[in-house]
Amino acid sequence: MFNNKVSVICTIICSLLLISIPGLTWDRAIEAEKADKIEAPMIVSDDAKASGGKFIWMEGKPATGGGGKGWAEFIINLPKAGTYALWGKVLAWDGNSDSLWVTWQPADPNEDAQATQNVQFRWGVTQGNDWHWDRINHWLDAGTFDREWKFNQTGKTTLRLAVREDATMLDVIFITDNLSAEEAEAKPRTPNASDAATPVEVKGKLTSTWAQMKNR
Ligand SMILES: [Ca+2]
Ligand SMILES: [Ca+2]
Repeated sequence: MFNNKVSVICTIICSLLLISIPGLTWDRAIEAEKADKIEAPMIVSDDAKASGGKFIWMEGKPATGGGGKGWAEFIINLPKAGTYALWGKVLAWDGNSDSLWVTWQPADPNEDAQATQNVQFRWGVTQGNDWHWDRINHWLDAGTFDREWKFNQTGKTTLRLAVREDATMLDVIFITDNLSAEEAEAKPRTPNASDAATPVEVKGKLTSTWAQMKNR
């Protein structure tokens, strides 16, 4: 009887701690190629050096224009209200292959950035010929500034990464409530077992796992 009470109390305290300790970060990594929806001409391609051996892009040649069509959408269930940052593992050859549009609802409006060309949603991707991490920013006329998104409640959110310039390559999306601009502190990473097995709260009392939700 005593042990039961202790374990119930421990469970409650541990749950509260998980939700409320400041400084305890929550993060999640998702392979870009495992987006819930991919609209052509955004496609999945193979690269042995990419995480999971695959990445997404609108196929294109270096140093040429073109783009503006196709996107990938991710349904992300957030376990707690809060402010989040995004990192992308990217590859961008040059100034003609280094931008995407990013909207994350409901923090962002339901706006088609490819149509409106709203620079608030324009991500200026850091160039580099090898896969590297880049904090998702917005590239305004005054320069690039790291973005963050505030969500007032838990549950379903919709992240869309839409093609702006073709040949901009995306391997992994990393979601974190650690808002540090320093890669060494935010620790973006590729997906591991914890991303598939961590229980998350789904509307109401149901507890599920990311792997189960993926199969729904
Ligand atoms: Ca291009
Ligand atoms: Ca990948």
